[in-house]
Amino acid sequence: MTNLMTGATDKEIGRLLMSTGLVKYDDGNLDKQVDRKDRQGVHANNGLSSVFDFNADGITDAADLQIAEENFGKVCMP
Ligand SMILES: [Ca+2]
Ligand SMILES: [Ca+2]
Repeated sequence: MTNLMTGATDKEIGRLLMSTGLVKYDDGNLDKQVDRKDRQGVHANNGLSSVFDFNADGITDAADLQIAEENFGKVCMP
C-alpha cells in the first residue's frame, strides 16, 4: 500500500520509523506495544508485503509471526 500523502509505501515508512528509533521490537501497527494486534496483522497480511513483515524479507509469513511471538508484550519506548 502506498501512502497518498508521502508517496512512500507502508514498508518504507516502517523502515524509516525503525531507523529513527521510535519503533522497536517490531511493532507493526505502531501502537508502541507488541500485542495481539500485531499478531493479527501478520495473519491479515500473510503472504503479502506489509509493515508486519518484521524480518523484511518481502513477505509477511510464519517467520514474522515468530518474531512477534518472541517480542510479545514488550512495550516500545520512544
Ligand atoms: Ca502493536
Ligand atoms: Ca517476513
